[in-house]
Amino acid sequence: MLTFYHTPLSINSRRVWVALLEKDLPFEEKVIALSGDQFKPEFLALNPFHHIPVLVDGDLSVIESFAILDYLEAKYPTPSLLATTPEGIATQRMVQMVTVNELVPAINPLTKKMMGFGQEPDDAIAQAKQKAEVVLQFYASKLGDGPFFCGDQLTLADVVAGTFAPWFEQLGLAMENYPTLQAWTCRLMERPAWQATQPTAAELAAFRDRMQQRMAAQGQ
Ligand SMILES: N[C@@H](CCC(=O)N[C@@H](CS)C(=O)NCC(=O)O)C(=O)O
Repeated sequence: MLTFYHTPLSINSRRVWVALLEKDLPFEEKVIALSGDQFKPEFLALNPFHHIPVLVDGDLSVIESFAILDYLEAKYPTPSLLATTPEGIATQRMVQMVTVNELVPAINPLTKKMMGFGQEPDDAIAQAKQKAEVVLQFYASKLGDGPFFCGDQLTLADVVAGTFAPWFEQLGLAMENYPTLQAWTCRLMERPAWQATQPTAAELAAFRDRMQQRMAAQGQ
């Protein structure tokens, strides 16, 4: 039996969670409270870098969400979440890398604003939106008129970028300018794996409160 150590609100965990559900794999879920569980010796034995997600399969502990996705594809190839054509394979990897290397840093000020963590200056917000729009334009160009990035089949490109997609509007991005991305987001949100992993408003509010209290205690 696979054991999945995660935190439901973590975007790094969610891509693995979605893949497990899309593949319909049985797994035991262990929720790690990032207020300290990650520093306990038993968790550090699984991941010395104290990060979730972690996937444990027998004696093997796999850390890093992308390594976990690779492991799941290699061990449980059906249904496949991998592109098959040369162009599809390149697109899949480009979308994954652009998401973590370009989108994530670009939206950092927008995420803080959405969560009410401190005051982001207006010019930082405007610059963040501009950078994020470059990513949205890239996504739209790769999506084209297709249902998914690599054609008719859902792949890890959709899983990795698509676990951010439900937040785009709430981050203040002008999604009305990207109708194909809006349609793709709706397509994903209709899938049980997205519905099961989408945090509720109450979970989000509780997280926001916890973080604000922690920041206040640290004098931030
Ligand atoms: N590159 C890692 C990033 C994992 C990561 O940063 N996890 C965060 C939660 S989103 C974490 O565990 N933070 C707790 C800590 O650093 O103590 C991956 O993709 O798995």
